[in-house]
Amino acid sequence: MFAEHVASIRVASDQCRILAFPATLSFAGERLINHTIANISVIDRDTCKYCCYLNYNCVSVNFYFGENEAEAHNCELNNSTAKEYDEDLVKEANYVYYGTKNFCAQSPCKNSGTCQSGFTRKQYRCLCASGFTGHDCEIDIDECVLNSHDSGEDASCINTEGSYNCFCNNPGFRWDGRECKDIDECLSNAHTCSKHSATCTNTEGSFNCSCNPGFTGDGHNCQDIDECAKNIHNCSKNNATCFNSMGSFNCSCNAGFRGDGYNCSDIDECAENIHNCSKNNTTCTNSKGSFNCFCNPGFRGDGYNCTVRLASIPEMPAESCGEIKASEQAMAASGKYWLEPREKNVKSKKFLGYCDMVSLDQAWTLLARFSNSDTKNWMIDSGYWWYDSTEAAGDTADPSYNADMISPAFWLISGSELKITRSDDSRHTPLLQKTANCLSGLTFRSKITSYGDFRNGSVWSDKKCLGKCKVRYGGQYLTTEGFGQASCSGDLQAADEVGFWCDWD
Ligand SMILES: [Ca+2]
Ligand SMILES: [Ca+2]
Ligand SMILES: [Ca+2]
Ligand SMILES: [Ca+2]
Repeated sequence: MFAEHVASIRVASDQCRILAFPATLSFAGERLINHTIANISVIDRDTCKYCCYLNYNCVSVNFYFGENEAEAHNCELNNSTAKEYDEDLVKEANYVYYGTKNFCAQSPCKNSGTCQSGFTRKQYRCLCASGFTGHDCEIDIDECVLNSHDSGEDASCINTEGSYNCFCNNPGFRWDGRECKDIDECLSNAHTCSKHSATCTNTEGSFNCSCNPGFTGDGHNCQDIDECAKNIHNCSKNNATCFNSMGSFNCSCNAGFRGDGYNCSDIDECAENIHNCSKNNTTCTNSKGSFNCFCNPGFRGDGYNCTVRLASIPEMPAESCGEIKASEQAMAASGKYWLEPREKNVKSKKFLGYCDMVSLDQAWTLLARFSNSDTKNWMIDSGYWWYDSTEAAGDTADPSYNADMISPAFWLISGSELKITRSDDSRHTPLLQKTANCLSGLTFRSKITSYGDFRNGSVWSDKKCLGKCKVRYGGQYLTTEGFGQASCSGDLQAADEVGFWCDWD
């Protein structure tokens, strides 16, 4: 089957190997190191060469014949020859190196194909790496054309040099080497959902985008919902303000309220003493969302500053008791007040007078006190004509002072009505009360003097009154001297009238 130098086995056309060990390539006393691929024990050197022939990667051998040509010999099979690796051929006394012509020396096989020397007409054959074919493995196998791929129905085959790739037909899938697998676009950030305001949900073959709570849109474009403008917030309905924010909204309690914005309760500024009402003379009243400051009864101001009581000091006189009543309403208390008439042509004069606030809708300026014991002060004519006087007679300041008196108001205060009471009547029930505006807004004094200079009698009329007012009598008028006319009716005037400058005999 094989000669001393040639060995061949005929199996198939390219399986037939021809390997020769020519004497020119053999060297006694030498050994090729670093290229041994097998180490076997043989009986002689021919067997060693034969073993090389059978090992298709073997192209040279090192035969150890030993010192005494012992029975068993070591045989080293090498995959290279001394021709390529001269430096690896070393002196070894008991070795013989046998080389062949290595047709693989120039590495003729392409694409990582394995070269085996001694085969085919070209004297070598190539064992191609997968994906390549041709004698020298120079041809790429088009697996797609040959239909030797395994891309299956869902993927397309694309040929590559030395292999092929499978590409899934559906863009939502990716070839994992064996089959098309769904791409998790959410996980791999390959989705097109709105970056900050949507949530990505993976699906088989695709993905879904949905806007996050507080946003509206198609999931790819999401806009903030203005919950405040749309009135879909849950801020406290009346007591908080809604502020829109990205994806949400904020509630904050309005001024005067306290809470988390969803529930706001009124702050009781009065109870917590965080109001700014005046420290004195004021009363704080809590209200929803705020508080009110009211001046205490009798004090004037806006509630934050309540100054002294109107007409309680000379520097702050009232024009009339009515003015005080109008100011203090139901809180007005009867008592002494500083009054300052404002009649024209009369030098203004302040005086302390008594105001009767008992009536619900009116305040009386006490003009005169009258009693049966009066002998001096009631309309006295002693050359000191009373209507000229601007000085009070009696005690103008204190009506509890049980003496008769006439207040300067009697002739200085303007008003629509007048009232005369008795000094011993603590309820100040009017003896005489004018019931219509017969003074026409004038003071009593100017009304009287409007008829002329009566002091000197120049305009005195005969048997008549120049003027009169409708009156009503009350209280103790029947037992009060000077009020007897209330029960009689004369020629000049009716019982329910008082007249000015009347002449009768
Ligand atoms: Ca290919
Ligand atoms: Ca998917
Ligand atoms: Ca919002
Ligand atoms: Ca409040």
